[in-house]
Amino acid sequence: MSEYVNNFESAYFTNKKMQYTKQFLHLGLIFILVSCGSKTKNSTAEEPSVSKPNIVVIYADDLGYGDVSSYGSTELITPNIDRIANEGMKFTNGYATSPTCTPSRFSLLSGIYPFRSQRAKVLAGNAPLLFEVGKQTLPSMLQDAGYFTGVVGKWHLGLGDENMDWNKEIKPGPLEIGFNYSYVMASTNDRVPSVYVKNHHIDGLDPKDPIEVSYRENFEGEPTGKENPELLKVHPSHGHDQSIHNGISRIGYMRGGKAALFIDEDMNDDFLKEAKKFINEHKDQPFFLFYSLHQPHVPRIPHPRFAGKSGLGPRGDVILEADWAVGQFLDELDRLGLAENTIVVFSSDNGPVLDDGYEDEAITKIGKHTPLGGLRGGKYSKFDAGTHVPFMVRWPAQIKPGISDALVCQIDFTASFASLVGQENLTPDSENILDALIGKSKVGRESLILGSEGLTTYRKGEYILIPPQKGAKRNWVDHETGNDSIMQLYNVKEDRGQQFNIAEQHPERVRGMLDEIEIIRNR
Ligand SMILES: [Ca+2]
Repeated sequence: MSEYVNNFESAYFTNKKMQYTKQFLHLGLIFILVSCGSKTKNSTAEEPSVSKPNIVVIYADDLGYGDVSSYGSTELITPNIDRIANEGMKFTNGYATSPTCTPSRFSLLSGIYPFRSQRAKVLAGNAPLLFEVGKQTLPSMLQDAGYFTGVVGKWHLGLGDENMDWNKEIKPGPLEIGFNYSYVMASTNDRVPSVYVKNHHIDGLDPKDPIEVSYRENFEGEPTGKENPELLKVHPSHGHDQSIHNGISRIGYMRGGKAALFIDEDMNDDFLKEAKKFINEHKDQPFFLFYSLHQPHVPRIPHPRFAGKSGLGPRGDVILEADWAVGQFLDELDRLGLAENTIVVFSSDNGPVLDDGYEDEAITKIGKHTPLGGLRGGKYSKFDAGTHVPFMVRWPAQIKPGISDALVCQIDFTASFASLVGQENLTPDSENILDALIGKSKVGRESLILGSEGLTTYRKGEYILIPPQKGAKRNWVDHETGNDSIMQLYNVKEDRGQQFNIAEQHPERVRGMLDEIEIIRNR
């Protein structure tokens, strides 16, 4: 290196422009050759190899099995998400672990079933970080393998400690569990604070206008959706009637921090810009990006260029907006020459819901669109539509396009990718199903526990068992909860819509499955 610098300086000071240029190019070539030659096996790969492809997980929020045209939607066409399915493996039995955001995200990143954590349930906007710092996670495992790791978009896994001051350093957070870079929504788009957090600080916060956040009481003089509906451009249908920002009332109270507040209409562009920036800045080393979309979660506020485009109201519009962003992101991988050796996973954190707290025409404009895709239930439900989601994996260098019925789950990314990059999986519930994920095997998991918050179902092969559970049969979003006083068993291969409870005909199978749940829970 020093020789290169000396020669460079001598060339610069003594030669004419042409000579300098030639010598510079020549020395530059030598420099490149020397630096490549000096790379050891353990220097991990500044150049991605087939054993260390880039990995991107694009994660939609509340997108249903039937919301994607490659999964059967005819009313809503998603050509860009379809590209991933058509150019890779499309899974027909792909699962999130839970029918709600936080626990599914927790499992994806931690390799831990949500029922093992008391706190793995839908978190308040000011909840502390959900993860135990120091334990292996998907990003920390990849970091150990030499990857540069980043998260962009929705987080909803808690940040900081109890009673954190949002104006100061926000930690622990993504950077403490294995991400090198983080640009995330502080909570959810329907919960305060309505800001982005970049690494350890709120992005764009003016110290002269500090932000205050409370989930207990309003700040004096601040309007709310409940008391000031005249200030709203979208009205709440249940909950979501507290602090108002950008004409939308949310869950929780906040005051100040005006310069840092996000604009819902721009959120898709903000996250896309960050995701593209991330892959541009780290294209020369293996990277992992968790690109976590906020659509079609409420409030559904598309950019004006997508408003009205679907004919299905804002829910359809924001799905088209998300699909566009996916296309822009894939195009950027192409432009950078990265597509061939980048694994792109696309999935959703739970199933669909129409009215999830705002009067946004999701029900009135649904028309013939069927977000459930023939499955039963929906978001928050024990029935299959709660967790059975679009799930696709593209890796042009290794995956031959196809369709797989293998049982696969997002919780398995840690063990599967660990096996790919030569790391040991240290998480308790993640299974190595790499061969299924890349289409080399038609066999995935044998079984899977689904649910959280005391809500448990068990899928084994083609059967789903829903043990008896107290509680209402329908919930506040008018979905079937799956609660029943009797045992439910369905063969979802023959009965996708879970219409025929066959528990009574299969007592031994039921007993065996109940025993297995206990074994897994006590493992
Ligand atoms: Ca969700």
